[in-house]
Amino acid sequence: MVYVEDGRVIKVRGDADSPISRGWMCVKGINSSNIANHPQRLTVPLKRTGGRGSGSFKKLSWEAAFTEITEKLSALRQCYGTESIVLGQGTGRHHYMHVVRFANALGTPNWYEPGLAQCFIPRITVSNMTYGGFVHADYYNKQAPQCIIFWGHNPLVSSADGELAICVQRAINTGAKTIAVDPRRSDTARKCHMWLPIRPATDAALALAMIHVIIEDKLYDKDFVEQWTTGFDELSAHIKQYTAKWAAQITGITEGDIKDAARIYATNKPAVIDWGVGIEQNVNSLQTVRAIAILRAITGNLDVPGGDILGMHILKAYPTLKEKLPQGISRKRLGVDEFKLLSGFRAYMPSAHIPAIFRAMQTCEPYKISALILFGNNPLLTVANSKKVWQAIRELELFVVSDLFMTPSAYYADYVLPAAFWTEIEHLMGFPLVAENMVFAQPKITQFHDAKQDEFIIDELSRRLQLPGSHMSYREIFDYQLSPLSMTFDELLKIGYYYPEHKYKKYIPDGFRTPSKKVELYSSFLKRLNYAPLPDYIEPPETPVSNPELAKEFPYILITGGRKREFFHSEHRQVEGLRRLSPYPVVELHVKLAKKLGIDDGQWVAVSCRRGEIKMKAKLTENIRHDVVHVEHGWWFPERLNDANSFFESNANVLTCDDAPYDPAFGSYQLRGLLCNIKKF
Ligand SMILES: Nc1nc2c(c(=O)[nH]1)N[C@H]1C(S)=C(S)[C@@H](COP(=O)(O)OP(=O)(O)OC[C@H]3O[C@@H](n4cnc5c(=O)[nH]c(N)nc54)[C@H](O)[C@@H]3O)O[C@H]1N2
Ligand SMILES: Nc1nc2c(c(=O)[nH]1)N[C@H]1C(S)=C(S)[C@@H](COP(=O)(O)OP(=O)(O)OC[C@H]3O[C@@H](n4cnc5c(=O)[nH]c(N)nc54)[C@H](O)[C@@H]3O)O[C@H]1N2
Ligand SMILES: [Mo]
Repeated sequence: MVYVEDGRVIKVRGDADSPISRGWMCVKGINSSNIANHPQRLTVPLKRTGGRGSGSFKKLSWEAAFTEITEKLSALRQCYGTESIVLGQGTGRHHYMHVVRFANALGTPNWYEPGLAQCFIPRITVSNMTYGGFVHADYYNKQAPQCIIFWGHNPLVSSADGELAICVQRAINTGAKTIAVDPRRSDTARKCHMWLPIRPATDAALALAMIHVIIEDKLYDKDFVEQWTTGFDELSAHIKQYTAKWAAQITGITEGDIKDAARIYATNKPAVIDWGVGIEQNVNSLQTVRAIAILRAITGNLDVPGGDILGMHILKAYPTLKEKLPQGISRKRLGVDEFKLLSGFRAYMPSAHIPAIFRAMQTCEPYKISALILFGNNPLLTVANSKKVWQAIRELELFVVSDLFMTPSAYYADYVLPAAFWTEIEHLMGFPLVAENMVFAQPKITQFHDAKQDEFIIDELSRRLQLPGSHMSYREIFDYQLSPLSMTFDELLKIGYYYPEHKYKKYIPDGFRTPSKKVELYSSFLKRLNYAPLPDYIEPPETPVSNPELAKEFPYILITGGRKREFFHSEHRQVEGLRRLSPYPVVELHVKLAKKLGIDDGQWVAVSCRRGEIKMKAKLTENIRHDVVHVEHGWWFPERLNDANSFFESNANVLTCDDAPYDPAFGSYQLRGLLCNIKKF
């Protein structure tokens, strides 16, 4: 419920009539008016006047901004080819698919998002290859899950992708058996019956052992396995080596706990595995996600009430114009041959490999990257190896950023465009993400100075560049997506949302949407692409086990980026109502480790690794493994925007790794499970 006075948002509160939130709202939502009317918001387009990083900009009209940017894009396209233009965006915002469409229309294979390989694309791709559709926990219907495993996931804080905290809390309250797999006892883990404090990045080993226990103990769903899966015999033979004893040594979880967790999950039905980003930010992301995906299938928890359900997909897929991108150009996508499930032709939504993009900006290998156009992305803070990103973006011939605020990344741009806040846009949203079991329409309510909706900015650039598809506005796309419901966007706006009754067991009678029409425990798809068709575990490259020499200098295991309620990645540090709740960048470590190192609660400390060092405030806790150190990500100081050093001072991605090895299929780099040290200043 948005309250408006004189055309300004003055208050936002939850809507008690919402079928999902029933009036609940997070602290960022409650602060919406403070964000919308923030004095530091960008109000007009800006053009850089001084040197890169000088911070000197002048105001520009939209007309001049559009004209100059399109002229420059045309010239760069002529000179270096369209592949030299990179489009970037942040995580799942309203304009996500529109940026993909823009890339295809423009004819560049190179677009990126800092999640993808590190977030969600492994879960989406693996669900599709294994079950023929994306799954999510059934928190929204009558039958509640009887068992929930939160795996590398803290939805009571993050409310990610369709697991709204309030719905998760309701499901926990029904008395389900709950298990958290997390090196930290997160807010969600604290509500669980069982906490499995796993050594970071070893989740595949735990999942493999759980499959082992379930098969050995014959706790799998025999009917479902027989009728609806392929490759069970191969899986059973393959899994014999992965005993609970073997996994206990690797994960640091006791053999007894591994067996208990497997048995609880297999015998309390319906059960869900609510998985998060904690399983994807390492070099085993494909096989970790695959092993967990298999657990759901062999226990028959797929698409049943209160289980892990497949999406209804009530909207038509976004018309991304992928057919307009010539094959010859797709072949030039950075990462195309190496990371087939991120950048290759068989990828779910082919995008470029981020480390290759920033490397190419610096080295012109394999070719020059001349331009970077960003819509809501702050790569200096959110991409691994911030210093490399910083050096790379200074080499660009054209750098354009659309954002709500001036950010460290935008500070180096040639053009900074004022983007509209959510109360200022029109939007059609399927929920949960990638499943679309319901759909919401959002009206434009307010206008802030000259801010414009990103889709509009893209449409205008497309029109001026005479790109394919530019005759179709984003609003017409909403109508097209809604066509299966025989409804226009205007009609949906009147009713607000559409929420049809959920259909279960959609695989009866026609089967799952995989080539075999069954759940593919053994993946012939992976085999054809030369990846292991059955999941395995490889020790990550930078751990006390794989690199004991390095561990002498950096003896602790670093994890980064556990979400906080008050911030969204690098956002909101300038919003007083939110910053007050969390004024400083925090590193969490165990009280016992702190005692050993002589570190007090609230003291500033240096967290270092072989790539660099950052400064954080220590928070001592009992709720973390003794050998693990957790740093918050996304930290910069809007109050010190003129001091470029401050962009790196407490930036977790100074510590993270953009170097090989990567996950072989997705190219995921490591944001969690690296070696670090921590010292008093
Ligand atoms: N070390 C470490 N790094 C991480 C992670 C981690 O766990 N650890 N997580 C990774 C993950 S999973 C993700 S998804 C990425 C997220 O990475 P990003 O999406 O880049 O992160 P944000 O800081 O949320 O967003 C970038 C900018 O978008 C702007 N913005 C917000 N709304 C809009 C809008 O409507 N239009 C426009 N134009 N701009 C808008 C914000 O002001 C902000 O400056 O970070 C990744 N980085
Ligand atoms: N308030 C807020 N909400 C957000 C975001 C935000 O920035 N702020 N970001 C959004 C985005 S883009 C995403 S991707 C989601 C992510 O949301 P979640 O999936 O909930 O992810 P995180 O909170 O980053 O991490 C979940 C847990 O993984 C644990 N973890 C770290 N390493 C490992 C590991 O190796 N194994 C296991 N098992 N666990 C590990 C961490 O301790 C953490 O508690 O949140 C979304 N929601
Ligand atoms: Mo993400």
